[in-house]
Amino acid sequence: DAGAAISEDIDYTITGIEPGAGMSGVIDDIIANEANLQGWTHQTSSTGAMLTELDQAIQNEEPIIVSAWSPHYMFAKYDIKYLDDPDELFGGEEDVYKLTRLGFEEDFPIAADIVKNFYLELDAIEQGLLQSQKQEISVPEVVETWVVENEETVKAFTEGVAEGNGGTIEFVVTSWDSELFPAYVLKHALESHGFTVNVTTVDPAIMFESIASGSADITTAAWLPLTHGAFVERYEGEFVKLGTAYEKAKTGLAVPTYVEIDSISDLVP
Ligand code: PBE
Repeated sequence: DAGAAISEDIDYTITGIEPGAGMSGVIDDIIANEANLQGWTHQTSSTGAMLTELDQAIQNEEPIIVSAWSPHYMFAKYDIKYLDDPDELFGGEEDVYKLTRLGFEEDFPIAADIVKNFYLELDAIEQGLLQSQKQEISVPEVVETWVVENEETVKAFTEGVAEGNGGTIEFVVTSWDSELFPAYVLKHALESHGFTVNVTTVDPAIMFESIASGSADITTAAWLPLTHGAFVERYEGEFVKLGTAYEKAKTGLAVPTYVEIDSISDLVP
């Protein structure tokens, strides 16, 4: 059957991304625990390398299974589909949370109000990422124009909040575009209201560790419940959750649409 043929064709290999990504840990767990993926290889490297391999496979019309997530431009640029995940191995829908270190609200009450108000629609992020890809400009540069064109949205984050009293905020975020877009929008809102914001891009493990230790103040990039669930468990009680930065995110496995399987359960060992 198609599932067996494709599994063999791709040499029982999932083309993954950075080993430190939350979803890379999820995939390792799935391979370790699911009978139909027994003995499979999870080839990690980088997001850029995964996209290059996906691009080449599509040019040659070869089968490939990649680590995929939304929001990302890959679904707009390529004819690819998520494999169904009937057992919710990837946790179903994910929400992306804002976290602060303990004591941040007490030290920065005004900035904390702005962080609490901050929320973006998934659609806005998707448009931004697509624009970055099409025009070949970085996500922080896309944000520079976006905040001008969406002044009302940005203003709402600081509405009714007292003017900031200065102060420098250490903002940690992972380096995926889906996270840089919201982070730079919030940085802009905070800076327009009297704060200085240093954005540092780090791996998920360092993002959680630095918030928990207090060396960083805030992040907007915690994917829950599953993708970063292991970090939340590890640092429970050592951070404060301030609501979601955006919702309806997703992770999973994807294939080009010409690959004739529909579900993770079609794969065989
Ligand atoms: N991602 C994108 C990240 C978070 C944002 C799903 C690739 C991960 O840690 O897996």
